[in-house]
Amino acid sequence: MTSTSVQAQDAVGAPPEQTRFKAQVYEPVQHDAATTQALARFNNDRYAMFIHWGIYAQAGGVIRGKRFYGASEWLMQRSKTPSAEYLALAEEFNPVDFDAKAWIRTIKAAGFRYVVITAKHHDGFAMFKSAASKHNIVDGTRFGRDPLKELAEAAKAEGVGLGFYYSQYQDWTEPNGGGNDWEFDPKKTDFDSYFNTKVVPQVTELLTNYGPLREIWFDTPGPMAPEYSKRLRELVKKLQPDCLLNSRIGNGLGDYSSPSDSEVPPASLVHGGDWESVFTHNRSWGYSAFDNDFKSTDTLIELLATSASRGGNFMLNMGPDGRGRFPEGAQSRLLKVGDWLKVNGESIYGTTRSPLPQTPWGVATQRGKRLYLHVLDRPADGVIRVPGLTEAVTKVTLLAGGAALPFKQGDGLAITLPKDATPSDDLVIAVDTREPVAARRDQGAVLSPVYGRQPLDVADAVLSEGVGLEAVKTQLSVDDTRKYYTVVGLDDPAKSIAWTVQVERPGDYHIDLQYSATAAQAGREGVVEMNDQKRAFGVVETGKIERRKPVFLAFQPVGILHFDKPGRYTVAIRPQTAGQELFAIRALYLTPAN
Ligand code: H79
Repeated sequence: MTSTSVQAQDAVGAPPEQTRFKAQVYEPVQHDAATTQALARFNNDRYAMFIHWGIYAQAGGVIRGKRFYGASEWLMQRSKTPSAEYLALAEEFNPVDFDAKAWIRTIKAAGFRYVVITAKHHDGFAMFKSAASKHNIVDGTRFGRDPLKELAEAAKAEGVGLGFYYSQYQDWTEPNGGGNDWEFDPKKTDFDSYFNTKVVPQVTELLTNYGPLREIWFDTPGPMAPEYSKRLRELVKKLQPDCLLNSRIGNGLGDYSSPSDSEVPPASLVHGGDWESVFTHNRSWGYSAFDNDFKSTDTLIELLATSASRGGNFMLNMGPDGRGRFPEGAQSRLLKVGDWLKVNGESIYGTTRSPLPQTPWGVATQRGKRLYLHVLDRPADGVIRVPGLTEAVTKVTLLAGGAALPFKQGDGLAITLPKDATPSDDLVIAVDTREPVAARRDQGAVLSPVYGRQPLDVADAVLSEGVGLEAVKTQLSVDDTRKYYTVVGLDDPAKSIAWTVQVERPGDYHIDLQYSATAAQAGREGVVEMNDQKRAFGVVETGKIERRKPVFLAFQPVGILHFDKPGRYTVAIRPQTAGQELFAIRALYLTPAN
């Protein structure tokens, strides 16, 4: 077998106190023939549905009358409920409204190309018939049916791909499984026995009884030794050579990368490779009875288009309730994304990543000699600019309806938007060129006063010698761990972080810095520089970054930079004196200040 390693993996399962990690770079990897072919289809699909469904759906985030906000599938762990009490949920669980055909109809109408459903989450309860554990939906509930079987048949009939999520390390209702330290003594658990008597037989069942699978989505390998990841990999590939494995199989043995939960990797870290971002529609993966915070249709389209523009898949999760129904707040929005895809799907499915640098109006995808511009943010003057686009443009059309749009090509491309387009659409413009538009991603972010605040993320910065990029995991969202990026080593005036910006029109821009800083960093002084303009600032304390606490990020105004003519500029930050690291910066923002 050729090398299958996917780089340094995600922190899920790492010690809970760990907050900082080496930033992962996404790079192409060599695979065997079956995997290569499966990945080609994977990359063509781009949009997938993720479903978290288990007996936790019956509880909906509430146990013993207490609500748990955020991830409802973690209810047992968060409430430290003993196995026997938790498993009583199975006695109530009777999803009589479950209708596999209706699910697949919705999935198809919403534009998803494949669906991945939890076969077994961390609670250990299997949502399929299993001879390896009585804690399964067929033998352990009065429902008595195998929903995965019904779903596999319905998916096959409609040509929708199928994959299973399987928690291979955490299993809270098994004394030898990982993760339950409130009931079992971790020193006495025999993981080898758990692995051999439950994981191996259940994964075998999943790969044998449900037809061809697109992927097995493993999660939280934790401290699992390499031999187990290796055995799992060999088992899956022996049974189905073209079933893909995500990187959370552990120990670098996946076929493709799973970024952190709720993360689309920064464009600058993607140098190719295969990956699939996962987000949940509201704030929980499993059904929550009191969470109706569903992302808007526009936000979902933006996440999908952004993932595609960086060459990856977007897998959106939703948690059906205890009766087997998709929450209405999710379903209606998903179907609207489906309507958008019916018209604009050409700009998503089968496309490759954007050749363009960061542009203020949105993102791009590409298919040979056609470039798709996803206009997520309308310019005030109605003109979409693509600086530096030198390939000869033959035609510019609105993907919806095909109307030709007026354009000018000189120092870049300028397209005039129709005045009557509805402001809330992700408008897609198709740009046809004589030659494929070549990659020019390093040209720097585009700044123009016709847009509002523009972020310059540290992940996209040029770091001087001695400064490194780090990923931070913290409760960026109050009830969920999220990842963002910051730098380390910015502790001396000789060191800096810098961004290249392409200024479209001269003007003034306000600078704001977004960062966190500890008490020891308070009072440190830095400077934002652009040519001979220097804007000094002092650092304020916001607190420590902790994995299990919300992080407070200051948003600090620094001053104004004046750009006197169009062109490329470098904006840099450096400390004024040697000493402590300046701060944990996340981004610099530039906002038109005229
Ligand atoms: O299956 C979904 C999550 O349950 C799973 N991955 C996605 C796809 C996942 N496993 N571990 N984690 C996510 C990270 C765990 C975060 C936690 Fe918490 C912080 C567990 C307890 C504190 C977030 C907040 C979840 C419960 C409370």
